[in-house]
Amino acid sequence: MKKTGADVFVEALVNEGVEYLFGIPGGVVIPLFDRLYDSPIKLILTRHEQGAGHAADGFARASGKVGVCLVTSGPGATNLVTAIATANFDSVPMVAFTGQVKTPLIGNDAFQEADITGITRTITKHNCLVKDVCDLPRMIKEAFHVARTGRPGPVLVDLPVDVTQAECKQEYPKEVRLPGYKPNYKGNERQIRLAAQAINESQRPVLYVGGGVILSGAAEEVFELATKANIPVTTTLLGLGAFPETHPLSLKMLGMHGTAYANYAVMDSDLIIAVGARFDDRVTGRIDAFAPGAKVIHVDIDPTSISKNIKVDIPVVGDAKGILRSIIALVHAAPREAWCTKIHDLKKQHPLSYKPGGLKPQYVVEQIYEATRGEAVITTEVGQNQMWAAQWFKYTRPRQFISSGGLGTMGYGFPAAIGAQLARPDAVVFDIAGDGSIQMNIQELATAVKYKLPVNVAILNNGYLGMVRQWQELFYKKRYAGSVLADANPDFVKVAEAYGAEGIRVTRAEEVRPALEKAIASPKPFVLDFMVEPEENVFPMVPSGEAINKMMGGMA
Ligand SMILES: Cc1ncc(C[n+]2csc(CCOP(=O)(O)OP(=O)(O)O)c2C)c(N)n1
Ligand SMILES: [Mg+2]
Repeated sequence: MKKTGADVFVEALVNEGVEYLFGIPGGVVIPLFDRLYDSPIKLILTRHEQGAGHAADGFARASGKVGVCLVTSGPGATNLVTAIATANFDSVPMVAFTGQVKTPLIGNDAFQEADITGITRTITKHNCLVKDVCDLPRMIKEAFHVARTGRPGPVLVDLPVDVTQAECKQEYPKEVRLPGYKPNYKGNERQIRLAAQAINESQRPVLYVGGGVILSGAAEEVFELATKANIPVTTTLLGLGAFPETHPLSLKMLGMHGTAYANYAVMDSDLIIAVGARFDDRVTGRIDAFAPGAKVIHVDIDPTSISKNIKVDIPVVGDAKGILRSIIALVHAAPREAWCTKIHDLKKQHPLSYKPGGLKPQYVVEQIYEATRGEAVITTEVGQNQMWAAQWFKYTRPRQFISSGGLGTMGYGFPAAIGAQLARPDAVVFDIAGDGSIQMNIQELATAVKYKLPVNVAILNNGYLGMVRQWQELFYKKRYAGSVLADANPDFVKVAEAYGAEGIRVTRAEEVRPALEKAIASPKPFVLDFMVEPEENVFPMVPSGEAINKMMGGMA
């Protein structure tokens, strides 16, 4: 039976189990939207393509499924670029469909033409332009396969309008055949033995866990290894939730704004067991001073991340879950009493802290933890709000903390919260936001209202691009160039109300908890405008380029 490219598109989404499609229409994708009109796919119409991309990303991170979006050619496609780059940096499985001008016009500067495969070449895991409708079923099948396997990432499929209108007979394939793409899942046995032996011989091991553990579904294995061999665990920003922060072996986050005890433990360790983490500069600080006495084991699915930043002694390439299973079987149970006592003392001597007084942003985050009994799904924007969200909530489950780590995209958290709420309709979702970042995708309030999503936005409103102001205070003699927002911030409560959402302003610490309770109970999207201490800083802080035990501030 003959079908159009648009039929193939919808058939593919159904076959891939896609429930939500995020996007905005335009000239060249009207045939696709028309075909979606009476399909089982639920279309989420956002107000900006960047919002569609981040919502698909938030859905993917919260659910573990592939996030999918569809936008038009030219400006629709270029508006999606930041969202694609965000997903790529953080290894988020996503398939982005862009409309394209008809094939005979490609390269002719046609109306709304952009070379989006060229533009996104370095920020996608894979991308392609479909030139013949007969290739469409296979290319969509491959796109989903590549996005979700190996080290996941975004795949872009560019769809010229004549291709989606042309007819073909091809069935949607059941399998992919990509001889040049075979991710390696199974770790090398000899390397696994060497890793286990190094752990057994180590006096002061530290597990350094990244987002790869969550992607691999290996949190259980991390827990088993840590508790069997008494190995303290620190995580990256994207690894938050991979190990329960309520556990005595948890060191919470390490790096630039990590806990002092995590950074000291890493520097003093004789063995770093890195799992699904990539030794980002925000984690290592000064590279040549990072954990000088430690051997390094690195478990990662991506061979190109091995020894990229740090020299690795024992690489194990493959899927973290299976590799950790094998390592656990070879690792001896060990009390490691001296090391555990040392860790306990470090935690006692250098707890995270802040000076109470006024309405503190850290207090707001603590109260979100308390009011949701630690069960909320948290998304963040970027800046101080993101670091306080990382430090002051205790994450206990994978996929509970959703944040733009690698690219550090302001404007990510709110659309991501919309995606997360669709993925987890039962969950209380909070976007912990800054007054700057929220204005980068605030129009998505319309999306949240339209689809009746009870997402909560907690703006830590300091009247500044706070993280920039913090650097200017500490390193640029308080010359606040381009970082002041207070003089022109909108009334966020009124903005919320104008969209049909609810809002409340909070100026005093006593009002925090009742306001949170109100927001949680409300079935509507809810904006909480917390007027926090404007010049509060995020501490501890490792100045850029310093060793990670050279921290400023915040240490008791
Ligand atoms: C799209 C984008 N532009 C610029 C930056 C640089 N930047 C990082 S943090 C920050 C300040 C964010 O301000 P706000 O959202 O108010 O958060 P705060 O630090 O005050 O909590 C800026 C401008 C960025 N990360 N992303
Ligand atoms: Mg701010």
